[in-house]
Amino acid sequence: MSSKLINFKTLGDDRGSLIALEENYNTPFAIKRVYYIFDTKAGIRRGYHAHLDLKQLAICVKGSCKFLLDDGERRETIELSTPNQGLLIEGLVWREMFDFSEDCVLMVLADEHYDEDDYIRDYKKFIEVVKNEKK
Ligand code: T46
Repeated sequence: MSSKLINFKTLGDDRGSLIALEENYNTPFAIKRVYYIFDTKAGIRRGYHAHLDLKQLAICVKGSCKFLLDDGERRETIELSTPNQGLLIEGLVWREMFDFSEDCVLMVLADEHYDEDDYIRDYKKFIEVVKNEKK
């Protein structure tokens, strides 16, 4: 599975905490885009897609949520619940995000601009693409 958790160093003092994300230093790619998901309604599940060629680093800067990751052979669920941890997702991975806490702010760094053509939003097509990759 092409995903892994990255721990960020928490800086700070008696005023509070601070985390710095620096391109190609503690983020493993050059950042072209940042987006964040918030105010997610109770019980909502998002995602339901894979990307053809995109690296992303997802960080719950507030609250918590879970990711279901599926590489076509194995599935795993990862909970993000601290701002000092990022989930790197790259390669052909189907993802679904769920169990968002009411206060959740999920920030995602990406190595490419938004491109709808990079999305595989159909699970059957995703499995076909995975199989073709392995031929
Ligand atoms: C991903 C997971 C973790 C844009 O116009 N620009 C953007 O950069 C993004 C990310 C989305 N959009 C538009 C496309 C849709 O009309 O915003 C709308 C919601 O996007 P989507 O339904 O794809 O959102 P999620 O939460 O299902 O998925 C998002 C990312 O799209 C995706 O790349 O890996 O978060």
